[in-house]
Amino acid sequence: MADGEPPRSDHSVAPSELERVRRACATFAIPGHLVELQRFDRGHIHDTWVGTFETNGVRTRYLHQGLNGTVFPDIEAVMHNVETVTAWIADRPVVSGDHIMHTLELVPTIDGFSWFADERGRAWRTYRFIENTKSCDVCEGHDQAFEASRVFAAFQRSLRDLPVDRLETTIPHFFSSPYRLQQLQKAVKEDRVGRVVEIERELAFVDERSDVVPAIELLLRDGAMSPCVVHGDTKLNNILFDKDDGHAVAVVDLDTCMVGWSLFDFGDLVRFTAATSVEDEVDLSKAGTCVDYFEAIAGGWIEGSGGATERERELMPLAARLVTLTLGMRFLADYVAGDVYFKCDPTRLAHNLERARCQFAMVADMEAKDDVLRAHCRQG
Ligand code: GN1
Ligand code: MG
Repeated sequence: MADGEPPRSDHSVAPSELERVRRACATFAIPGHLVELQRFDRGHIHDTWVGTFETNGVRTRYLHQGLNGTVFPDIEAVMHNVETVTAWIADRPVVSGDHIMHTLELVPTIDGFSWFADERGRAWRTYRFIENTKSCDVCEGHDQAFEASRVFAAFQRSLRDLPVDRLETTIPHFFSSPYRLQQLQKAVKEDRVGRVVEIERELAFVDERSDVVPAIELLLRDGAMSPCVVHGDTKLNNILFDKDDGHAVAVVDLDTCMVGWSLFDFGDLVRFTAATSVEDEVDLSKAGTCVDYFEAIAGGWIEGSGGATERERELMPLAARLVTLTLGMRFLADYVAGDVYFKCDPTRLAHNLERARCQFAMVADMEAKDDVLRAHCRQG
């Protein structure tokens, strides 16, 4: 569990970098002056900072993000999506139980834009900081798993009528497992950093599951499943919970909100929230899926989405397995390509490989528990 306070960073920050962030902060239309700036080590993609501004003795915090232009080459499109989704949600709030979720609020630049590129071409944006919240990297219990799932399902539900052509594709084929397999195969073929020799077992694991990989894509192709707008990154830590009573307060990280398939969000919820370990656990005997949390997530999903068809219930365990397998393939592909996509802990040379192994161990555990997982989806 991490509370909403910026965790102390292990990596020291060069004064020139700090100066650059300060200049970026000054570009946004924020009253008062910056009195504190702290790194906020969250996520594998962007660089995030928390700036405290003071005006007339009152302090207000903001979240400043230096965006990753390698992962998101079209920042214009990303910000178009974030603006579209936040505006849509502002009119159709996400409700879970007795609570209305807080919508992320972008702070414009002094010139009135939602982002700007600095002199080195790096894009920056600012959100208002949501106070008195915590985010969790490990699920605290059954109720929290249920709540997280109900919130993400309600979020997707609020976006149900948003015409899909209003959103840009910021990362092509982001939700496509066959495409992720191709990326892995390409990385293996190129073997740029000579790591393929180390991953024979992992490649065999993927190979043995090649029939599962296209399962959803085929349904989409045949019209048996409709594309829809999804959150796209339903990790538990993308929900902020109230620090005092633990209820969900906000859904954050809207960068991958784009057109995908509904149960992708369910699958990613299970992958992360029902995990019996952290995402990069090296002791694989700890990696797996907690059946109790799975049940909570299935129940929360069905309630938050306003019910599920028999077909959806049938596909839920497969979605969880496929999303987990696919993320494992992505981590593995990045390891083979030389760690060019996901941020890695500099002290862990095989960080992406460790992440991939942990995902595969979860897949194996879900396979072993398939009957039980299916039964929970039928009952929920
Ligand atoms: C990345 O940065 P973060 O943690 O929000 C990734 C997700 C992965 C996730 C795995 C744009 O998200 O797709 O599921 O890591 N985001 C992107 O932890 O690739
Ligand atoms: Mg994300």
